[in-house]
Amino acid sequence: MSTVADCVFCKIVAGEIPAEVLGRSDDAIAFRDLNPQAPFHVLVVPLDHHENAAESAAADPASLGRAVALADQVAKEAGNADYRMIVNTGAGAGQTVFHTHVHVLAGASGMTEAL
Ligand code: DGP
Repeated sequence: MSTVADCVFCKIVAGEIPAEVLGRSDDAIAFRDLNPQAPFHVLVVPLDHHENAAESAAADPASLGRAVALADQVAKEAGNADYRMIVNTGAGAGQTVFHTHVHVLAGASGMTEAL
């Protein structure tokens, strides 16, 4: 598995930074966003470090499908049958952490706020 020393999500994956974990799969982890933009705001993060979703897909095309499955699982376990998923790619699109992640948002404001 590839990791990057100064990557905050690699540190969460390694347990070096605490996070409120809602679920795990063999190759991804789901934890609450530190700065929630909706009542339910979770990040689904593949364990393997890639800079963005396209890089993850290039390395393992099925990895994003498995991330979506984990997103669906944690959203529904929290009572959210309806939710949004957002994937930012590049600083110009608002990406601030350059380790692939899927935002999962639900609750009233989660359906209307931009991210
Ligand atoms: P993006 O802008 O798409 O790169 O989203 C990165 C998100 O990561 C942002 O909503 C805040 C969240 N985040 C950054 N650092 C941490 C952290 O240390 N812990 C948690 N739980 N979330 C973090």
